[in-house]
Amino acid sequence: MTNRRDAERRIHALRDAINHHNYRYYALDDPEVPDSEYDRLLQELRALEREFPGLVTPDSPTQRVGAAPLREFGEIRHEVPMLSLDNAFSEEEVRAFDRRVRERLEENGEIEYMAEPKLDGLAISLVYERGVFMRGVTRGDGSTGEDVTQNVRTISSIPLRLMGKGFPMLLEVRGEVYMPREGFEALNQRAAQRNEKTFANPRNAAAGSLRQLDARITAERPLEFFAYGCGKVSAAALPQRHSAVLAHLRAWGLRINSENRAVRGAEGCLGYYRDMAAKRTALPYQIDGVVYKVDRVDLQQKLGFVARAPRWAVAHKFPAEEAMTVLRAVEFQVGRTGALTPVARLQPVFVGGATVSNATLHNMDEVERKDVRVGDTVMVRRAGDVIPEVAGVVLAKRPRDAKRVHLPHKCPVCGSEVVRPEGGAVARCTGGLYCAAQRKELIRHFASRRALDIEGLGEKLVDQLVKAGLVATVADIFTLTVPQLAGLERMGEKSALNLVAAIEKARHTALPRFLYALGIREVGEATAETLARHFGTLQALMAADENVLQQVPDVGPVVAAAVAAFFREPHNREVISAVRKAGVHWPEQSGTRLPGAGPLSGRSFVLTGTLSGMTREAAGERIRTLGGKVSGSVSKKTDFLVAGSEPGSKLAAAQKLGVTILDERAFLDLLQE
Ligand code: 9MJ
Repeated sequence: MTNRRDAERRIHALRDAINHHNYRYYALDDPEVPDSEYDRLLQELRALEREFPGLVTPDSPTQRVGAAPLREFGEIRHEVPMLSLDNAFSEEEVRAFDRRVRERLEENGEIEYMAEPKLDGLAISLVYERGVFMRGVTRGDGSTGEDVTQNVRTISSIPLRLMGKGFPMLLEVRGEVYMPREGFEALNQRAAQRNEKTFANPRNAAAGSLRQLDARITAERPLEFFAYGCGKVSAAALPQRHSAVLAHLRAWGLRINSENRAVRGAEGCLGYYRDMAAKRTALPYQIDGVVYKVDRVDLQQKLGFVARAPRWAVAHKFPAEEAMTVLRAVEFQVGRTGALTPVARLQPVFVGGATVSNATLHNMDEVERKDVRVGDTVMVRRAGDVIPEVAGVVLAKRPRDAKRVHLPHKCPVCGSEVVRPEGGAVARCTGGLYCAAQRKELIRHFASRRALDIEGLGEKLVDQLVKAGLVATVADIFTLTVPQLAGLERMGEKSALNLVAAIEKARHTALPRFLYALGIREVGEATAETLARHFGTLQALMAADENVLQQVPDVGPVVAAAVAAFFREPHNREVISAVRKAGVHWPEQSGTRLPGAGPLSGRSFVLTGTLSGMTREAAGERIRTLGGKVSGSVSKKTDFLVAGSEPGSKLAAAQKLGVTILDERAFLDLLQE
């Protein structure tokens, strides 16, 4: 398109379409077209504006991308001061507020209020002249704020041009810029991955993002906006109800919270508060309370202001979700999978409606990233029913003698070695078979169908057995007697007999099953099968170090480390020895591999003479482990004769039949292969 007039027409059409889709998407949450169509319109507009730079206007939707960095923000005085709200922290205080309103107005009936969620972001003033966005200013101290116009332009839910008709020549819209929870979490996750500072909460993240001197950074932050009122407005009168003003703002393209409700009297307000409190965690944004506003504007004017707050509104706050307190100690809890969780022992503090003296620190990565030290003053967060957590450290209050937190070398529950894989966040106890913290989970797994398959030994019974002190390790399962079991609650003689029979049956098992049953980290059924086939015996596997383990096909450094750490732990070895003493056994070779599996499968071997490096038995074992067969005499079916020194008559027989003859060196090479 080269004709300037055509271009101008098309540019206007595109801007209208894009503004319309913006409104559908951001204000109504009800888009009409897929994102791709929206992107296409924007691209076309960008191309045209590149071709005709003279047609670019400040309200064009292309102007949201963010301007070059500022050295500092300019200050702007609010023509109408931006007031804050009085707070109410209890139902009583809300009733008192309503009473004061009625007394001042000499009103006996119920007052009509608009009830709104109170977003936890930052208040902002948006000035529109003839419907065009001119200026965005933070609340600042209420009289003067910072000029964040360039940054505000990057927020998609703020229209750069008002829609429809009838808006005043000058319209100052007020509302809250905030960061939705999801965007906040994604932002923090990215920051953590890059080892950058994370934001303590969505409010800080929103404020930090809006007050960026480089608007290009703001443009990348997921900020949104809800309008909740007006400031300075030119002559043309707005409606006489707050609810109607909001409806107008919505029609002009501003985003209004759909949770806003008209309610009556103090009881209506309190009902709304309870509804929102219940809904709070399900909302996609953080709120710190609700706001009640007298709906009739004439009544608002009659009520007027005190100091910095209107008499016609009040913020009913939820109990604070964050509080400051002192970290007295860090202890480590061991979970049922052996994971060590650092737990903060705190000076008790009232937060989120309860007294908190313990909070999670998640894992050592978090402790290190947040640089939490004992003696520090920390921010504790308790949101809804979520476990309280240490959200961050108040570095300014760090005492000289604050102590770093160290991961213990030994499990605090069982004393086994603790390992933390390189680069891993989670440290674990390696005493899986022995550790009381992991006991129930392990016993349940040990008895499960694909492990030792002890029918009837499920989660509930495991709980009972552990609680009664009858079973501490899996070895104890094999000492259980009918009278002991029959004595348990909900366990009859018959069930006890059945269970003892099932345990008896489980004594005879297979090596892969047994390995899987041990619950070694990283060792599932397939890996158990591979290890059993490769090593043939439990003894051989237990003797293998990490290097040897890594030679096994499909075993990488992570599995090798987990297996080695498990068998290195003397506690585990003791339990395994006790299990075997209790009569658990398996055929060392047969039954440990699938028929036909292994690199030597289908090959028949005969051994003769003396091998220097191993006994004939051991050699046979190696062959069988790899899937081959060993027979006592040479026949046409024999594939290889392994001949040591001083071979017997088998050598001649093999030569006669044309059987391949391997000396010890060649045999070892074959095994290596
Ligand atoms: C927030 N923060 O969501 C007001 N607010 O009204 C709502 N704040 C407010 N209203 C007058 N919904 C001053 C502040």
